[in-house]
Amino acid sequence: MSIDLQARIPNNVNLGEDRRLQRALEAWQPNYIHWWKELGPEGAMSFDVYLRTAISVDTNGWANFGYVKMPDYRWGIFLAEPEADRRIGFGDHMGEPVWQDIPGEHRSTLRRLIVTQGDTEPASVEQQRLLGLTCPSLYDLRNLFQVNVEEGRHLWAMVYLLHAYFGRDGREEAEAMLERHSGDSDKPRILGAFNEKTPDWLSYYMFTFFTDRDGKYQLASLAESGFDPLSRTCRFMLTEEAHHMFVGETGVSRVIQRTCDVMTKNKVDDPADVRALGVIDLETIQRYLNFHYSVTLDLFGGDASSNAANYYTAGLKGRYEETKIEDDHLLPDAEYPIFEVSGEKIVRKDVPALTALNARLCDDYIHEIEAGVARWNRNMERAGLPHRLTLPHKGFHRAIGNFAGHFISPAGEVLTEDAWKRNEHLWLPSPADYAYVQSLMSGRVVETGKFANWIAPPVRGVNRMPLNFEYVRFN
Ligand code: BYC
Ligand code: FE
Ligand code: FE
Repeated sequence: MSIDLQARIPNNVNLGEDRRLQRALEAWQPNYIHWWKELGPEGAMSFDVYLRTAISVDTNGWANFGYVKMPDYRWGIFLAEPEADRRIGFGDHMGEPVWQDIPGEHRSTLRRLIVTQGDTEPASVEQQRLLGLTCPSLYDLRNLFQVNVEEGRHLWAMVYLLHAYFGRDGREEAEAMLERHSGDSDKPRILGAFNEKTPDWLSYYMFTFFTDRDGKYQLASLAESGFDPLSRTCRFMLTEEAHHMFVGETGVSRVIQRTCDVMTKNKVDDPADVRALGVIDLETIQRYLNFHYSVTLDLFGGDASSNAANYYTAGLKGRYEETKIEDDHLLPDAEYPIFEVSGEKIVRKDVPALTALNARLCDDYIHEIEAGVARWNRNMERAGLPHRLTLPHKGFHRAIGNFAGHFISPAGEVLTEDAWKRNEHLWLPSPADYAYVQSLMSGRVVETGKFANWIAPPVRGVNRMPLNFEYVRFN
């Protein structure tokens, strides 16, 4: 199905044939634009940005590049093509045709999942709204804005489902998406990580590496859903997510590379000496990593969760790559190991696999994270430096799940609160670390082809454009 780009809301869901729905979404649209102008990228509304816009959902049609002013971006509703004769792949309804409408008994559960997913999207835009003021290059500025408009589109994706399938409740939830705000003391965003600050570009790259990847894993699980419109929406969102994680992985990698270059060239090792040269010491990078990793692990929910078991048996949310897993997809007797604190030790406990689905998804995620960190470490290897970044223990600095309320060191020791607090700033960024990184973000680097001192240039530009391309034009 092609996309109607002329419509006020571009879409491939035949919106024009459902006047009620179209009117409801057109009534929400001005509120969205108002929100974007208030809480989207600060001071950037008149810039011409070299952006990618989806014009169709097939493999070569959704990557269309051109200059766009962000408020004019064509946010639209795009679902991946339906799969013929798709069947529910797990749970009590396994083997039945997928639902094109919402089964009444799962209505409130599905609404809750869709609202939780949708809430994260505008939250991340809010968290990143000031970063454009201190971009390290035009290339990075453009990538930030690309991620921002796509997160805006992800909100549209969820708002479409709410409007199309949940009647008045859905419309109210869609309004509430624009009323909760990241870090707001009265109406915060739903999940913890989305109320944290993203105060500098190192935080931003860490966020897009770690937290957008939670997006990938959650979307992949929802793409298995028996509710077909949700599945198709998530499948298309996943194509966009890949770029967000690319920005994060390459961003951190470029920061590391630059630090390694400066360390080897000047033969310095001490963090203070490294900082004196205007780059970010590897110790600080490790602390940022510890923070973003631990905060993101909390997004997987409790290790043992009856909610997760219910989502699964109801056919609403599957496992990562459910259809590729070779088992009964019902999990009546299977077990899965989770970990918990018992006295002064962390012990393994085998629990019914059905209740451990959050832990399993989290482990799948960690696996992919490990590979990414190994790639970062190649920068140090190539530079001949002995330093390596490591992932802290899963229990370190957790607020949700079995380790919440415990004081676990990065090495996985169970500590007293006092002992943990004494080392806190060895493990997590201190106010001084944030202040130092902030001191590097002293303004926008706007000259084409130039990069801030603390980051290496990328290997290549966007869409085969050169590095000195004018990715953003200021107006
Ligand atoms: N913060 O049964 P449990 C993305 C609550 S990121 C605060 O273990 P469940 C993106 C929970 O609600 C992907 N509260 O939880 C990335 C429950 O509350 P009630 C976002 C939390 O339901 C970057 C209670 O604790 N998508 O797209 O199994 C940029 C017990 O929890 C948290 C989704 O999350 C928390 N971290 O699992 C832009 C997918 N964790 O019932 C975008 C949809 C748990 O006691 N959401 N709680 O009131 C879900 O699948 C599930 O809601 C969760 C939680 C996996 C998040
Ligand atoms: Fe997203
Ligand atoms: Fe994302």
